[in-house]
Amino acid sequence: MTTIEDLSEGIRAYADLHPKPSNIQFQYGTAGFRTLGVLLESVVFRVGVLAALRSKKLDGKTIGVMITASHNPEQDNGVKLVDPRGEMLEAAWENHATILANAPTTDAFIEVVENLIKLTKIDLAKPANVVYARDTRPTGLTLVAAFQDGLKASGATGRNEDIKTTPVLHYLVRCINSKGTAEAYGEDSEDGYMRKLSGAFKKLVAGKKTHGLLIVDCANGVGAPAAKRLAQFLGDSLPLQLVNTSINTEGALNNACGADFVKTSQRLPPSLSGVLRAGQRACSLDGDADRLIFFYLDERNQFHLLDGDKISALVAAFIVEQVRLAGLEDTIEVGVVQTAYANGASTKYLAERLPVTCVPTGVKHLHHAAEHYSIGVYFEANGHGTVLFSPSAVAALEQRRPSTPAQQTALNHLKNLIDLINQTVGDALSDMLLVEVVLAHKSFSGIEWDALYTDLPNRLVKVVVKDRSVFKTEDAERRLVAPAGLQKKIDELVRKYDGGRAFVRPSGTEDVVRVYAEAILRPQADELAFKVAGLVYDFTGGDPVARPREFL
Ligand code: G16
Repeated sequence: MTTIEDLSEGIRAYADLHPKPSNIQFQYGTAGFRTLGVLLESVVFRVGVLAALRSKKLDGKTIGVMITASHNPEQDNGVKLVDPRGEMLEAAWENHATILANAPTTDAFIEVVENLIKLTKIDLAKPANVVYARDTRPTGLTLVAAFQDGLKASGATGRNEDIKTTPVLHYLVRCINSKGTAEAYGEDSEDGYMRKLSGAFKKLVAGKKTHGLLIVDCANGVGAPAAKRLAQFLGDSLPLQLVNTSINTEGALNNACGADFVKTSQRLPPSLSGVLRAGQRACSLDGDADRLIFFYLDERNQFHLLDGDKISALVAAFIVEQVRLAGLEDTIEVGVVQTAYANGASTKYLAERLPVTCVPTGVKHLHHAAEHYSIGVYFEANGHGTVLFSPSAVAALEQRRPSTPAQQTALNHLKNLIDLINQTVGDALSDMLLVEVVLAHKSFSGIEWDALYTDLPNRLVKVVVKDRSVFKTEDAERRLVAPAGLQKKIDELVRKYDGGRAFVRPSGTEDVVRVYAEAILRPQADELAFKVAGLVYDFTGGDPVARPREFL
């Protein structure tokens, strides 16, 4: 498609097959568009067109598109775009995506497409290349077909990666675009990804003892086939026992299993009871394998959560230690990025040792903040995260001439970590290997890891409200500016609780408002969360749907 007329004609030929539902407003939220899968056909079709335009705008670079709703229930689905270096879509284009998705008719859609082309000065003569994948959701295939129509309508070249994890798709985008350059990221295939991760892992644990069988809860999602393949590449270096691998069982995805269930309910997936032995480590992936939560049972069979904050503390301390051992502490600054959901005890622990930044929820915010450090460690409490090595850190590692064998060893470890850790996005499988490396080096079981600091008791609650868009936040989502007066009421309440902290924010992936609370004592954390949820309900005007429905 080299002219606007050609493109408009192409769109007209397909768009009416995927009309926009009239009563819905779509929003490119925390992680793209997300809602019931059956409502998303028009959105994914239009995302096909948008991805083609984004690619043309970037001189034909390959854009990624992932069809997934990650941690959401099985009936939901979603779609998000991935920019050429494997990072999240540029913020300005999220806005374009929302406008395109909401054009009410084919004519209106063509008009906004034409406006976008003019506004962003897209040269339609450029090629368009898109690589795409989906998770295991039942609506995935239909949505892929609608998305492919979007590519056809705009004359883009698509590469269908079928069922892949979100982090693998991000990895592929970066590999494809960096091929043949000095920054070549790796082989652009899933096996290439597996080889890269497992190869680095084996080097990092050579001569160390890993702690026996690791149980991996795959959330009955796309992580299951990926973990199975990874286990083959890892061989004896890390034995894995995969559970919750039923990707074809209706209703199983993320249901009473997976990272979101474990983190939110703070308990063992029922499917693991009788499977996980006291002292043994286990971890849960989410529905598209970009989140990871560890846990274990103590000798009294008490459940202990090792969430994204605990991963952050473990990993950041290890990297700081390696940087010091390599003699690079004056050159490389390691920093940590968290969100308001970070447990207060973790922030205290980390801030006493390292620079810590707090940003709003969403990988894109954490990723950008982490890029400001030479080595940026970012994890959300929900288990989303990775470690970014800046170009200056990579250069410092390359240039360093070690003067002792110990320095050489630390330097090798840091270089291998760059290969082990997915530099494009949070990646449950890569993070799982990273945690296992650190545990092996420190000779830690879950118990010693857990003992780094003690979590403040906390509670996360969802409240269904009539219109979550009336909730507006500031200060990295730690305070509400609307509805007017609600924050004052929350402050008054929080003051009554020893060590109390609470905040309210609208979810960007589910149609709910989230309430987080922590306090020194467990009953107080629970009570504070419930009371704040009650305030949220009151401020929505007493609509029956606003009554707090779900207190997990
Ligand atoms: C997505 C984002 C995460 C975010 C989570 C919850 O995760 O990638 O950064 O923490 O949603 O966001 P919210 O509280 O706005 O609903 P996932 O795993 O669902 O892709």
